[in-house]
Amino acid sequence: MKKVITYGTFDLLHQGHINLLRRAKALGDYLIVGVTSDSFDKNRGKLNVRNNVLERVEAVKSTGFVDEVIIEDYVGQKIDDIQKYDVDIFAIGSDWEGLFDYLREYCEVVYLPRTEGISSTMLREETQDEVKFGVVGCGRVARRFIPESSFVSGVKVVAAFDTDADTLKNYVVTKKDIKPCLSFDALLKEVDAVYVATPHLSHYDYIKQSLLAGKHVLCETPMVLRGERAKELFELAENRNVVLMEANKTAHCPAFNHLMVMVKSGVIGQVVDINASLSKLWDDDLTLREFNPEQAGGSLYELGSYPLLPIIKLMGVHYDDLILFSRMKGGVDMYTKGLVRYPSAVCSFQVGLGVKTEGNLVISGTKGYAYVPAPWWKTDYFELRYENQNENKKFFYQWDGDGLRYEIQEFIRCVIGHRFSTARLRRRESICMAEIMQRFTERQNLYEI
Ligand code: C2G
Repeated sequence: MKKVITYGTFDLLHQGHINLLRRAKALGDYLIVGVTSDSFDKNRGKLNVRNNVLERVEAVKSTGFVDEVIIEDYVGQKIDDIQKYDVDIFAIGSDWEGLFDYLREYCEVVYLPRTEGISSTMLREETQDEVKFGVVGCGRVARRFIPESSFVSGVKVVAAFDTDADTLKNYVVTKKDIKPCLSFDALLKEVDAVYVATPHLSHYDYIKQSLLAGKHVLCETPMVLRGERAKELFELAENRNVVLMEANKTAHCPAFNHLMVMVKSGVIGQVVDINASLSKLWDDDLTLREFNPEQAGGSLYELGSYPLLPIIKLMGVHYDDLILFSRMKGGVDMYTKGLVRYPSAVCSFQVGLGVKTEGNLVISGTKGYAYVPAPWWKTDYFELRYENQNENKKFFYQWDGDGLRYEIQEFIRCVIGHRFSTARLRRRESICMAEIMQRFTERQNLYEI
């Protein structure tokens, strides 16, 4: 019996895939198809896949050409599979010509003619309405938004607004497709969604205006600094049938998500302690917004959403007690340490604009601990460590570019799927973060050091 193997994502199964599978089957007697897992696709930069792995497996099976489906989950698996399944022929479309010649050591390699004029990318573009984005606040953060959004299908930045005319001019100078708007109202008329990247204190008004105009909103962290404001805005978004999401990039990072679901599944036992730390020293330029109390500067507002994320995601929003210790200078906290007590766990976090900390994340459990080295908020690697070191495991991932593409992709998925909330960052979790910012503003349980 001649065994043939081929691989692919097979998203939105189309005639090109069907032809390929027919031709592959005709090369032998038994066809095995390796369908990529969702996480493997994400890791190889395929962020826009529409069907999940189960749907894609079903579609491949339904062609009737396939004798066995396996899941492709790691680089190098093809060599393992060819040996494991005693494969005679590896077949793949001609768009991969030459790239799999290294498999000739193990079996025959055949590049089959690709069907012209059709692809999953094309179908995704055809079937997806383009979400037109307007950027408000054209500073440092917003500069990353345009290149990052180009990796997500269905997104087009069409307009921008900034209260400072020069900043706006510089932002659009090389981007002729982006219309500079003279007012925020003018921007709202051009777009379906707004990306808010302005100083913290202006978020609330921009979000509210956008939601009232029926626009979806992706807002930089911290979304707002008061719990009731976060609640109000999420309610308003739901009433207006639009998506409001806080742009916490770590929450959408594939490696961080994998770590969260593994810990929730009990791989380190019951979680008893989490410590997350993040610091970012600026050259003593106290004129920066980050140091300005009038603009809600300071470490907790600026950086707090990141270390609070693993704590709130794993332990929940109902803590018993929160104590904050801050080193203040010029009206802002240059450093804040927080202790969060839960019924069966105690967590801590450190944020510093004027104090450098070891920026790692450690999640301690009854069976082992998870260790994510700095910069853990751009997670691309973590370890699970146990008493018996033989059980230790290391996990490696890719972190592409500035990492905003993951949150933009999830935002678009929510917009297209009419979902108000994402499991990656629940609305109640964003509200809880805003409540913690509020406790800091109100100096509740806060001690100066
Ligand atoms: N294909 C084709 N004609 C098209 C489109 C795709 O023949 N018009 C082929 C591809 O060449 C590939 C298969 O259909 O052999 C699956 O295509 P994709 O789903 O795009 O998967 P791909 O990213 O090519 O994954 O490591 C290799 C990958 O697993 C192949």
